[in-house]
This record gives sequence, structure tokens and C-alpha cells, in this order.
Amino acid sequence: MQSTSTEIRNPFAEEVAKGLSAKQKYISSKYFYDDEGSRLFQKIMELPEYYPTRAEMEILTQQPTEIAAALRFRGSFNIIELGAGDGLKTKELLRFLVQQQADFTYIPIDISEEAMVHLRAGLASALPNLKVNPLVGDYFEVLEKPDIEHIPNLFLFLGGNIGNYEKGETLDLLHMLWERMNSGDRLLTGFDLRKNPDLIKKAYDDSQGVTRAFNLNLLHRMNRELGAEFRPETFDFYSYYNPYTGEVRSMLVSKTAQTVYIKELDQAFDFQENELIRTELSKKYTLDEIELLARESGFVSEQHFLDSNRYFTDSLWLKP
Ligand code: AVI
Repeated sequence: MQSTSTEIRNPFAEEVAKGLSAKQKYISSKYFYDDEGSRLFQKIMELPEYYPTRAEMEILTQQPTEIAAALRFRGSFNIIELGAGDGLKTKELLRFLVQQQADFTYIPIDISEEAMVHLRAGLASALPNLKVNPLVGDYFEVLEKPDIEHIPNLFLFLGGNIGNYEKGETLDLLHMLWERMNSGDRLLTGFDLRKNPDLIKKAYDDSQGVTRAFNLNLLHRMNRELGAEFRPETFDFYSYYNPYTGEVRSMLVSKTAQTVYIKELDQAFDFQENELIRTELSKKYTLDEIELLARESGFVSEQHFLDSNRYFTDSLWLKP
């Protein structure tokens, strides 16, 4: 039995209502990252099977000279990082630029105020000469403010987060970014590359079950925040990699036919045995696809910086 809701209070509740009422149920992977989910993601990044973080770290620590040279900015500039988080990987690039006495301001943007306070404090002790101006909020709302416009900007969108968007969303996001950039600004984006399918499959279904817990945390989060009555032990985690499309798709599977009540929505949702809840897309790219994406969104693809295994690229695009 599914009743209809009247008053929906928060965006998470609203999206859950929509996603669990859809013909093919889904919950956006952006809701993975509450405190518990962020803690689990930190653990994922340390897993032996999860290669992307180490690969990108290698790029930023081993190739700062090449990256800095490719920017070709004269005089002062900004480095604006979208979703900076703990800024750990970026720190190596920043360290190099500070040593080179480049004249720049680092502007990390993140939705989490706590993360930005932490990042500022960490950078103040590690790189005391670095100019830092953290901004808290949604990237695009924060970027509406005109005070970052007058000097060239390098935008950073690292970590392979772009792979978590569906194709249409990816184009929308790049378009919004393009609109906020000036001619001559550059964008450095992290893309996970296609590689041996087995390696990719294992990275998204690790032997310690951390990725499983990361996905099941969505059910715990609905219980905590929306007064839902999910019994997470009645759901499985499943993920697969399709090497033809480059897509890793993750989902939860209801082990039994069941009805789950969500108090915040005052609504009950039916699940059939083996019914799926789609959770995440993690898209793997070829270099050709990246170059096509640049063209489709009005950028010029200038250079790819790959790690020694060719697992990952930070690709530099110019807004002409
Ligand atoms: C945040 N994002 C780039 C990660 C990825 O690899 O797609 C999220 C993740 N999902 C499972 N493991 C890691």
C-alpha cells in the first residue's frame, strides 16, 4: 500500500519520495556523504583495491612542474577548487606553486563549513605563505558572486567526481561552469580511465565490504534522518562494470518482498523480492571521450596528465 504525502520538509525527503516512487527505484549517490558516509568514503580511499585516489595523488605530486607550465598564466591568478574536502591531493600542487613564488590565491569551495575550517587551519601550518580564501556553499551559488572575476582562474574539479553524473547532468554541470568562467580561464578535471575490467570491478566491490557498507548507509541515513523503518540486513549490495560503456553501476537489492514506512513522508513503499534501488554511476572514460566532452561543452582540451599506470587523468581544458 502506498499512501501519498502532503508536507515534505527537506530536499533529502523530497528526493527519497520521488526516487522510491519511480518505476525503477533510485536514490542519488550525492546522499552517500553524511558524516558516516564521509567516514566510509575515507576508508574506501585507503583500500588496496581502490586505485583512483592513489593514481591522482601520483599525478599531482609527480607532475606539478608540467601542470604549472601548462597554465601559462602571467601575473596573479586564482585556483578555485570545487568540492575541496580535505584538500590533501591539491596541497602538493599548491606547495609546488608556493615554492615557485607564483602569485595566486587558493579559493577552496565546499558545502561543509567544518571541512573548510579544517582545511584553512591545516594549510596555515603546512603552507604559511599561501593566500587562502575558503568559500562555504553550493559551488554554483558561491560562484555567482563577481569578486573572483578580474584575474585568470584555474578551476579544479578533482577526484573523479565528474564520473558520478549521468551524461545529461555532466553536460549541464560543465555548461554552468563554462558560464561562470572567463575567456582564458582553465579547468583541470579528474577522470578515471578505462582499464582492465576486473580491476575496476574490484575497486567497486571490495573484499572488506566497505563499499557495501557505504551503499547500505543510505538506508541507515533514511532511518536516522527521515524516521524510516528500513532493516538494512534485508538488503544486499550489488555492483557491476560494463566495459563496453565504461559504467560501474551500484545498487541495493531487496532480499524479500516487504513494505517500509517512512515517517517523515508518512508514506509506505513496497519492495518486491529482488527489486533494485539504483544508487551510483561511476563512469570510466577514454581519452577520446574526454576530448569529445570538452568540445561538446565549449572547451578546448589542452593536455592530459596521466599517472604511470595510465589509470587516471587530470585533464586541462581552456575556455576559449
Ligand atoms: C566520489 N567518487 C569519485 C567515487 C567514485 O569512485 O566514483 C565514489 C565511490 N563510490 C564507490 N567507491 C567510491
